[in-house]
Amino acid sequence: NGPVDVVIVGGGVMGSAAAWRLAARGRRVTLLEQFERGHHRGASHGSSRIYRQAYDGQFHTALAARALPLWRQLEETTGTRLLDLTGAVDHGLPDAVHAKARSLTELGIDHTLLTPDQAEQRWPGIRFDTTVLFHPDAGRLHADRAVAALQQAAADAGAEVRHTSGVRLIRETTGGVEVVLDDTVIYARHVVVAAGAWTRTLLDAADLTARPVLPPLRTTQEQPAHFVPVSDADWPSFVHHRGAQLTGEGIYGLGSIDGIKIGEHGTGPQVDPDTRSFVADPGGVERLVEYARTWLPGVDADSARVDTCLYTTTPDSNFVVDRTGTVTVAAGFSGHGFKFGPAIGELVADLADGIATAPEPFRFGSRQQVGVS
Ligand code: PYC
Repeated sequence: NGPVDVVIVGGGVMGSAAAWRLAARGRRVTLLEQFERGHHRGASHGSSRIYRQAYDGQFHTALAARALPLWRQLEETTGTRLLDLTGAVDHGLPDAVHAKARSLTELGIDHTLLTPDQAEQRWPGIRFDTTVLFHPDAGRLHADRAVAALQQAAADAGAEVRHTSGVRLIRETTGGVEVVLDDTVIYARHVVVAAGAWTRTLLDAADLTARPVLPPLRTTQEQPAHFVPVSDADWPSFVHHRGAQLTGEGIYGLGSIDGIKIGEHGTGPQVDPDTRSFVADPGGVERLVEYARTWLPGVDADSARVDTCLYTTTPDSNFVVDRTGTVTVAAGFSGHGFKFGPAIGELVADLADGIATAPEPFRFGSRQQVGVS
């Protein structure tokens, strides 16, 4: 059995989505994940992620909208419920809220602006003190189920999905690549590296003639917490804009089967993904508890249960999804990538197939002046 068409390194949401989209096109695909199925060491675990279309700018808004029918297709293909459209709200800094409303208007996506009183009547669990943007085609994804469904759909379409299969080296050969594991070497026409916090190390060690030029990638340990709700009121996904951009100065939250999850976006300490502590910083937990006490009357502020996860963040929080030679890279999802999963998977498939070039904001070397929010 000769070379496969594409080896994908990294079985998180992006690698798994790429495996699904490529296998669905009839490509011979091997997906390699270094850890066990359902592990909690990366950026794709847990019971919830925000799905929203409201972004500052049409590019991300349109990409999020593109992901919605693909998430639905995945649900249908695998018979798994993944996405609940609870709606989403943005509040806080008026400039951020209105910039997002503008993108929705420009793309004809349904939305409403509400007063704080109107919003509090509708979502009594949250306190509002500024104009609130609501868009209904938003909500929450079940992250663990989504990754499992992507891998199942990929396998059903013919992909080989391997866990506990760490890659030691990627090496270019005539006409393709060798992907070296502890116990075997896999030959492929093309390799996709979607390895989250491990992406840079793998690519730095890779033996390639055309080398991807990555922006700085900052790996941090983040620590969202789940709180017990005090009633069965509705919970939208929400972003509370408290700084110039969401990055580092925003609080996000959403309902989930594990309670009401809230987190600071991208404030955690820089870590090595192989040696991080998995222990939450008590100061950060205290800030979330204080936030819940002040802004979330719908939760028991003393009930925080904290988890940790990784962000791999670029300087402008934009993603890197581009190809050079025999390698395509999907990295730097900066803590807000999950919602786009199958749309990124499709783009990666187009790049690997050589039928598209990367859109400008995702290119190697292309960084915006302003952060993405
Ligand atoms: O997708 O909006 C988002 C988000 C913010 C923080 C984590 N995810």
